[in-house]
Formats: sequence, structure tokens, C-alpha cells
Amino acid sequence: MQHTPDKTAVFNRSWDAYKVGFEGRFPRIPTFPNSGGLHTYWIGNDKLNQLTKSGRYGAFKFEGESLHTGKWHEAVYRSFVVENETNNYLMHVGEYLRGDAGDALRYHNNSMFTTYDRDNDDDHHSNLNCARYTGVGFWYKHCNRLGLMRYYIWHGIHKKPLVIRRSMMHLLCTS
Ligand SMILES: [Ca+2]
Repeated sequence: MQHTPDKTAVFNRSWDAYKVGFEGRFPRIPTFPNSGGLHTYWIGNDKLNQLTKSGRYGAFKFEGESLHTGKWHEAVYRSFVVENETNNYLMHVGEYLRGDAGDALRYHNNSMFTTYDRDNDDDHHSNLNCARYTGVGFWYKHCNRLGLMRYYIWHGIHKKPLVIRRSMMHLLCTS
């Protein structure tokens, strides 16, 4: 028997899956020939809460590879804090320090986490669940700004959005 995962399957996970974390591989997406086989990993929101509240990690870095140029772009922030599950993993990002990807995370600052089975986004008037809309769990304010994984779009680079083939997020030690 063969199972061909839906193109959104890798990050289209439940609240409980994002809570504990997961690993997977991207299926190949016909319109994006280089998309297959990429390793994917989510550390888990509970662990993110524990790590970010410890104060050991003073900075946060996002890196995204442009689908069109293959070039990596980055954005570095002074701080990144994820609250606990009771607060729906409310996320706070600090000052934008440097990078060439732009300050796209600012838009989602102070947002709670949303998955297809938990709608905590701020997009009330359209009554959308942003994770259902995009196929990716994330801290969303509104659904028209997509998440930061896979070929989703990191807004904020010059006038043109950066379409991402793959991305990484890091907590940086300051001590
Ligand atoms: Ca909503």
C-alpha cells in the first residue's frame, strides 16, 4: 500500500502534536520540484515555554531560504518568549536587532498559537482559523500573513515578500 501525504500534512498538526513536538519529511510538491525530502522538526510548544522562560536564551534568529534565488536571509531579535499552555502559548518577540529578511515576526507579536483544532488567532471578523487556512500551526494575528515554514511567505523584505523554500528558527545563548 502506498500513502502519499497531502502537501500540507507535515505542519498540519493538532494542538497536542505542536505541544510535544514532531519530526517529519516533506513530500515532493509538483509545483516546487525541490521540495521533497526536506527534514522537518518542531521542538514542541511546552519545551519552547520552558526554554524561553528560563532566561538562558537572550536572542532569537529566523533563517529562511528563498525559493527563487536559493539565498538564505535572516532576522535576529533581542528576545523571544512563549508563555505556557494555559495562556495558549502567547508569543512575545523583542526588538529587531539585525538581518536582511525584515521584521516580519513583529506583525504576529503578542499572538497566541493556533492549530486546526484550536482557533486562537485574532482573525475574528472573517471567522477563519488561520491554521486551517494555511495548513500550518503558528502564532497568527491575521490569516493574510502566513506562517514561516515551508514555502510560506516571510513579509518584510524590501517591498517584495520573501517566498521561503525552507526555514529554521533558533534560540541563541547569551551567557
Ligand atoms: Ca479565527
